[in-house]
Amino acid sequence: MTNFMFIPGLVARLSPTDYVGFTFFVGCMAMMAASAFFFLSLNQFDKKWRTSVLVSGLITFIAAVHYFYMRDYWAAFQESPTFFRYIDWTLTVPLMCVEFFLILKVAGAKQSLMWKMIILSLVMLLTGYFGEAVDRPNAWLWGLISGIAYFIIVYEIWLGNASKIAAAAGGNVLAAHKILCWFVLVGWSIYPLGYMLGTDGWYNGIHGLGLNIDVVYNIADAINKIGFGLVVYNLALKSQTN
Ligand SMILES: *C/C=C(C)/C=C/C=C(C)/C=C/C1=C(C)CCCC1(C)C
Repeated sequence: MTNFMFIPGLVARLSPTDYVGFTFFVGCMAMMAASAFFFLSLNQFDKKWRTSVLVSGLITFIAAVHYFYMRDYWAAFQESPTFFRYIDWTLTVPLMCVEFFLILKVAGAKQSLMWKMIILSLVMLLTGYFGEAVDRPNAWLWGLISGIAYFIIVYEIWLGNASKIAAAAGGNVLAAHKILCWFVLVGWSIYPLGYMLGTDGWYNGIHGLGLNIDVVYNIADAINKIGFGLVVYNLALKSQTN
């Protein structure tokens, strides 16, 4: 693990057993490939769906750039690139909230719904950052506040206003909304689990399983950013033939 060398301007050497570094590399390529896929598909869609697919591509593209930095950071220091991680999330998670709005806009969603979700996601991430990087002794408290914001987002899309608009829209929009709801409930829940894994005195006994917080986050990012984007892509594709 400590067998690496870093010379500025050169490529850092990754140990052959550095599986964390491996997931950063794969994450990089996956996000790049997904971005190319979404961007290059844009022309085939009706105008009203293009923005949604464009945002899917922006999410994976922003992630790709951050993965380049995180990959290098990890290779150089063998340390969690927490700062880059949270900048990435602070940009991409609000964009995922925008996706919910863009899909439901066709069915009459108001901008206030979008702003409510964006603000909740920012509260969730800022408090999470405090717990993970600034005030670690109180990680449980920051995690709790963050978790409450997450819970409200889940409530909004599953049972709140957003769910009612989706139900009224029906058809492909409702089907896509439902799948995105599952992403937020199950896919996003991986992050708080990773957070707890990395918090002393909490569940970090699970470290014994050989799990690393960055691997958990990297896998979750791939599922949530690319998978989420594909659901939107699929909705645009299906709505095409209507
Ligand atoms: C592409 C990145 C995504 C979808 C990131 C999502 C991140 C979360 C849902 C993070 C949630 C957290 C909690 C609910 C509590 C502990 C702190 C966080 C920030 C890990």
